[in-house]
Amino acid sequence: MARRIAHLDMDAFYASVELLRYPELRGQAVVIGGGSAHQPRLLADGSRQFSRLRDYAGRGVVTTSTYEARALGVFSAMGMMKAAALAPDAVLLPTDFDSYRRYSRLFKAAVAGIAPHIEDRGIDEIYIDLSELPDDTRELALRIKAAVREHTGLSCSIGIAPNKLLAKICSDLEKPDGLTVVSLDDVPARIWPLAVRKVNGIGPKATARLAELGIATVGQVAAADPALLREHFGLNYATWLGRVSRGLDERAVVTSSEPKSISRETTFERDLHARHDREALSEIFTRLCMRLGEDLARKRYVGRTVGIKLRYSDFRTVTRDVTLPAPTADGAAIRRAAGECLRRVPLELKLRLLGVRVSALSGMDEAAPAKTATQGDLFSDL
Ligand code: TTP
Ligand code: MG
Ligand code: MG
Repeated sequence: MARRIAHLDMDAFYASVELLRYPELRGQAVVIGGGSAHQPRLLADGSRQFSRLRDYAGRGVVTTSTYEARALGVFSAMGMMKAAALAPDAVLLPTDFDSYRRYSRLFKAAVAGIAPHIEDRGIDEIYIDLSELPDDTRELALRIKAAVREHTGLSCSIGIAPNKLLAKICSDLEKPDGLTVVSLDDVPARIWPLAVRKVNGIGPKATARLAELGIATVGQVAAADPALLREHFGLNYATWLGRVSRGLDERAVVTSSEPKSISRETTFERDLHARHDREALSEIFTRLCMRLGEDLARKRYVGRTVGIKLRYSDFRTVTRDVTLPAPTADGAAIRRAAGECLRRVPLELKLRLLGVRVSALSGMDEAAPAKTATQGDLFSDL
């Protein structure tokens, strides 16, 4: 079953929060990033006097800017003096992180009221797993956008796709106030024309190296000879490039309230004896492990530690666990490990309950290979 993953990113976030406070600046080029010296001054007639970018002197950089300022060429991370040359009349405001953090909490709470399966990706963006919700995709996205606006007065852009990679790319395609839904079938038409740097995980270094190979777009990555990519980027990153250029990504949406373990247990209708009820017990045990494997796969976890819990007819409970060389979500592997545990407990008394638990969890296909240690320093900023 295809997943439905949304990526939500607030529009011109810090700047938009400032405009809530200074609505008279709406529609103007506004740049955030000055120090407290650039705090607006309240005049005797009740109006405010704002600093202009041309008044700025120093070595600061632009934190963010309104879309009107972006139209003049002023973007995040640009030196303020350079920005002043492009947009001398733009209003300059100091940053106020307390406010941004407050609005960050507000928009996340608004989304959680509709779709609670959220991965926090920083101050102004989140992933949301919509797969388990019954609603129509666009309707759901519009409700989320309306809730964010109602609770914060701010607009956001949402991308919805079968995975995080595509959702993140899509939330940026129709900014501001965007809503973009793509399926894997749309990848050639919507994703392949994009510049490679639009892919989260292809950084400046990889972009430059790809350019040397004559590769500028995602489609050109998809069409490139895999051997050529391997030669220039190594097996890990080349394999990852091949997959993402086709829009493939299996990473789970990881909520902050991560489960420590996932388990299943069953209380028997009548107490069972390990030897006399061997067959019945073995069947129940195997079914528990297979179901647990399915649970893990559905929630997209793998675990390294497999444990069992037994409750005897006298209500005493014992547990045993074993740690595997590699994490698994495979029912048969869980069954083998749990069987090992079972051999280490006394089985004279009858049993009333049997449970199996997998812990030391990690997400299936955790992160892009660029983030793993094997990639080395060469691609540290990829
Ligand atoms: P972004 O989401 O990258 O940018 P944005 O919200 O300002 O604009 P967009 O509509 O394109 O999403 O970043 C969120 C906030 O993080 C941004 O408002 C300010 C801050 N930020 C920095 O401090 N430095 C940076 O280089 C960037 C890119 C953002
Ligand atoms: Mg943003
Ligand atoms: Mg952002």
